[in-house]
Formats: sequence, C-alpha cells, structure tokens
Amino acid sequence: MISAFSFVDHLHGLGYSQYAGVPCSFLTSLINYVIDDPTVDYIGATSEGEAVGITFGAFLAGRKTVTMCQNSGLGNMVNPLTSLNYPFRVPTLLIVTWRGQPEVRDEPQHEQMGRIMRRLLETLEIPYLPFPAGETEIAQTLAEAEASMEQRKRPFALVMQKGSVAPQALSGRVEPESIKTDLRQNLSAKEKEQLTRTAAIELILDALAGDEAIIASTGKTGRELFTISDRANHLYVVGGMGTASAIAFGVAHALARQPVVVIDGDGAALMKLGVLATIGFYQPSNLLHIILDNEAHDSTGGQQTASEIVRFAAVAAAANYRSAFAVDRPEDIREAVRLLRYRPGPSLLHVKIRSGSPAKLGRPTVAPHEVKERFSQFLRSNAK
Ligand SMILES: Cc1ncc(C[n+]2csc(CCOP(=O)(O)OP(=O)(O)O)c2C)c(N)n1
Repeated sequence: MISAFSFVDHLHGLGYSQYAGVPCSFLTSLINYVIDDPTVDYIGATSEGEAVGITFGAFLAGRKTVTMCQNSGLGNMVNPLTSLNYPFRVPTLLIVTWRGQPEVRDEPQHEQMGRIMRRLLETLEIPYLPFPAGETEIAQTLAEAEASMEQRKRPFALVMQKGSVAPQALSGRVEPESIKTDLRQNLSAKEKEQLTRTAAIELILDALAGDEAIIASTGKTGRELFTISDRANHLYVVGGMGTASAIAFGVAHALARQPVVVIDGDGAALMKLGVLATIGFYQPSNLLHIILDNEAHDSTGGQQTASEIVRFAAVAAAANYRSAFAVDRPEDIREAVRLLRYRPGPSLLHVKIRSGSPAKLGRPTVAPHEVKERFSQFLRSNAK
C-alpha cells in the first residue's frame, strides 16, 4: 500500500498536472487526493470515453495527463483509445482498477471483465504494469511508464488492485456557479432555405476572428472544414465520434485565454450528450459549442437521428451553459457567432442545416499525428 501523496507527488515531479476520470471504489483514495490537491487538476467526467477526450484535449494544450477508470469503464474507452489516441499518437497514463480479479471475491458483474482485462489491454496494444504496491516501487514503475509513452507516444496502463492506496478523506468540492442562461430559440427557416453544412461552416469561419482553435467532429464536418481551408488552428477529429466536444473542453479548460470553437454534429452530440453536463459544471468561459444539425447521420448515408425532437439549446440551458441559441437563417447564424465569440461562455449554438455535401469531398491528407503537432504548435504560439 502506498500513500496518495507519494504517488501524485512523483507524478507532479514528472510534470503531470491533468487528471480526469470516473470513480471506482478502488480509486477513491487517489481521486479524493487529486480533487483536494491544489497543485493538480481533476475533472470528473460523465463517462470514461469522455475522460479520454478531456485528457486528449489537455495533452494538445501542453499538459501531461492521467486518466482513471474502473475496468468496467475500459469498454467505454475503447473507441477513443483506438480511433483517437492511436492515430493521433497521444499518450495518457491510464490507471485501471482490477475489479473481478480471479481468486479475489467480487461482484458477478465484474467477473468476466476481471478475467479478460489483461487480454483486452494486450489486444488494444496498451502496455501495462501493476500499480506500485510499495513506496519503493513508485519511481521505477513510473520511469517504465514514462519511457514507454515517450517512445510509443501512446497510452500506458497501471492496473490497480484493491487496497493499493491508503485511505484518503475527501474535503474539497467544486462549487459550480449556477447560471441563468440567455436562451434564444429562433428557428423559422423552411428546409430549402436552410444552409448546407459547407455553407454553414464557411459562414462560421467568416464570422469568427481567426485566432480560435477550431475542432471539427467526426465524418463530413472535418472533411468539409479541411476542404474549405486547412489551417494549423484546425483539428479534424477523424475518430472517437462524439468526443470532439470533450477534446474542446480539455483544451479550453487547460488554456483559459484561448478561444475554442467545436463544430459538432447532431449524431455525435447525442452519442455523448453527458459532456454538456461536464461543460456546464466546469464553465469554460472560452468555449463555443456549435452543433450543425441536419437531423441525420449524413456522413454515413443520411440515416435519421433523434435530433428532430431534441431542443439542443434548451438542453444546454438545462445543463448550465451561459448562452444557448438556436438559429437557422444565415444572418442569424452570423450574428450569433459574432456575439457568442466574444461573450463569456460556455455557449451553445444550435444551427439547423440541411443534409448533403459537395459531390467531390476531400479527406484530410495530413496524417492525424501531424494535424496534432500543428494544432499544439498553434496553441503554444497563440498562448504567448
Ligand atoms: C463510434 C462510431 N460509430 C459510428 C461511426 C461511423 N460514423 C462516422 S460519421 C457518422 C455520422 C455522424 O453524424 P452527425 O454527427 O450527425 O454528423 P453528420 O454526418 O450529419 O455531419 C457515423 C455514424 C464512427 N465513426 N464511430
């Protein structure tokens, strides 16, 4: 058993400052400690996949990160780990608890994952070590994890058994500011008057100042943004559908003076709707969340989503966003982007558009890890 202090202090010495995760009773001591420790930053996520997105964004913003989960939450992480961290070459130190460890008494819902977890990590090509059992093992374990992440540029896991960290009481709590949202719903255009995605993105880019970090969701949103203009401040989130907003939150939270805009899709936003609560709770004032809503999974053939009945601006208002507008006319979109760009956020702009994209649509020709390098460089130089 080790103390949370020793472990976090070692990581602090190695430059780790961003923690995110979803609790497990095995993680209680460590999470309680990082919540209370003013020298590090902990974000409680609504799902483990969202936590991976948040630490991904924080890494792009220059932070070294730790992502914590119960092994049952590993399943929620598989998509972003394989389709984001892998192609973008983004490491994070994963701390995964070992519920259902064979020969250790546990609940039936943990039995299978407990048995397959190591094979699952191996299948995911994530190297792992046991979480340090004694104080003397901490330095060596972390040195190995660091060396692996340095060399592979990809996640490394520490598998934590029950009782690894000495009990740690929780004293601190986040006091979220309760917002009276400026909620405006102005949807009146007929379908044929609605913009295409390309026209909407062009209009948004035109209304923005040009110094924003722009993060585009999976599918045609990123492809169209790339086709319209390919710039260092653009991040095309080719995988991890639904995670673009978590990444944007991770960047915005780490760099409070950097304006961040995420261009989301309705299908993607619905896939990880929990992130709206995280954003509303932590209140990144520099985040503008735009949802281009064509009521379809347009990128995969136009299948209908549930968004026809979802009033995203009202959802954002209920989740404590500062401003939440719904618009569908070009002049209203322009005006809303200009206003929300300079207002303290978090802001949500729900834009109703129509389906369809240009017949000849490109795909990012820059490899994801190169897009990441450029984007991080942009963030670094903009921060000066
Ligand atoms: C986890 C996951 N499931 C499914 C897909 C396939 N996929 C790629 S884009 C997309 C549709 C996204 O829909 P939406 O966010 O509404 O954006 P649109 O395509 O309409 O622009 C789907 C289903 C994926 N990339 N990842």
